[in-house]
Amino acid sequence: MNANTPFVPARVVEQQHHYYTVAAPDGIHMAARVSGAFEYRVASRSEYPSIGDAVLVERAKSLDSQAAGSNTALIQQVLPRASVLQRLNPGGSTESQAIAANVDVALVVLALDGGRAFTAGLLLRLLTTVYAGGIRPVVVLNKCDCAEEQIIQQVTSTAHENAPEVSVHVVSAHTGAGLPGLCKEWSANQTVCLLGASGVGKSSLLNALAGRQLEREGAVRADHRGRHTTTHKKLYPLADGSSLIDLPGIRELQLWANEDAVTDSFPEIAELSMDCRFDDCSHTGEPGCAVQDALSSGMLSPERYDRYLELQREAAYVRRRVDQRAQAEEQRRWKQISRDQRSFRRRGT
Ligand SMILES: Nc1nc2c(ncn2[C@@H]2O[C@H](COP(=O)(O)OP(=O)(O)OP(=O)(O)O)[C@@H](O)[C@H]2O)c(=O)[nH]1
Ligand SMILES: [Zn+2]
Repeated sequence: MNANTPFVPARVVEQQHHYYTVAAPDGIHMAARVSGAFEYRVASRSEYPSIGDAVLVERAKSLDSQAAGSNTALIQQVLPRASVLQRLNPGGSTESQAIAANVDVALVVLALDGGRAFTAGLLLRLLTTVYAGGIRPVVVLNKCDCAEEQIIQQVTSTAHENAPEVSVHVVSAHTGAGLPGLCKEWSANQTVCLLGASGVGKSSLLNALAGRQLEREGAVRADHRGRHTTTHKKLYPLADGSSLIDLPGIRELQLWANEDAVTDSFPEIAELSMDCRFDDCSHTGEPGCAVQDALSSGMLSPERYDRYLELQREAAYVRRRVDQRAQAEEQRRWKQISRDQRSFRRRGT
């Protein structure tokens, strides 16, 4: 670190691709980009700053025409993350991408308005992603003002079945119903993020929770697909000192989770597997499998078991791909080392 250019701590409060806004502890906002040295050092995409990250920045006069402003900064370092929401990098690679960092509570938002917004499969994928990031999930069923009581009850019980041990809140961003109870799920100074498909009402919830109009709400198209979303992410401070992150709607969530995170989403299967004869039981036909026993006796539903296997397979696939990449990188590294050694020996003789 250069003594003439002291780095100051800041938090990423806005992000559009690799353009950031960071807030310093004195409240000053600065347009920021990563420094050349940072870019040179990073090994993977997930190491780039993400919304919510704590960073060290160097204040600068002006960066370039795109990020120009009276206050600008260069991000020199991303501080260790307490938690990180990640997804598989779109485009078939084996790299992960950070969606948001240092989040304490993730509000997994689904809508009750009869669109394609509620499916148990989507809920489980979102939950698993949240668990994989080391974040506490809370399920939010929005738009209760336009759903019949019977539908609300049905969806609530499906949510409880698929998210055992997770709080489920039935709310309306429009009428404010259920919001006081929802707010009790986090405390001051915590960071909360809104996660869910496009059009479920994340921005509306943000506005309702903040008590003012912060974000433009989009109109849902007739096909329930929601408005066109961008990659823009922003962190909003709430009156109680907590912060809320509104993430763009997730259209297709490629799981980035290991098998343990999947197990977190299925606590009853985790509990049962403690009685399996083999510690590494895959619950797919080994003798003495308590999960299979529970299936036969009807204690565990076949749908739940199938979803468990499906997500386990997906997590295992991601792990194998990542392992292969790590192996290939290792081989490349060793080839380079032996090449260097050969040329060193040749020069030495
Ligand atoms: N009836 C009703 N409509 C709601 C409620 N919350 C949101 N909406 C409507 O649903 C539509 C989508 O809301 P948004 O808040 O833009 O949804 P979003 O999840 O932020 O969508 P993306 O930004 O695309 O991810 C808007 O037309 C809202 O007015 C609610 O509680 N009740
Ligand atoms: Zn088993």
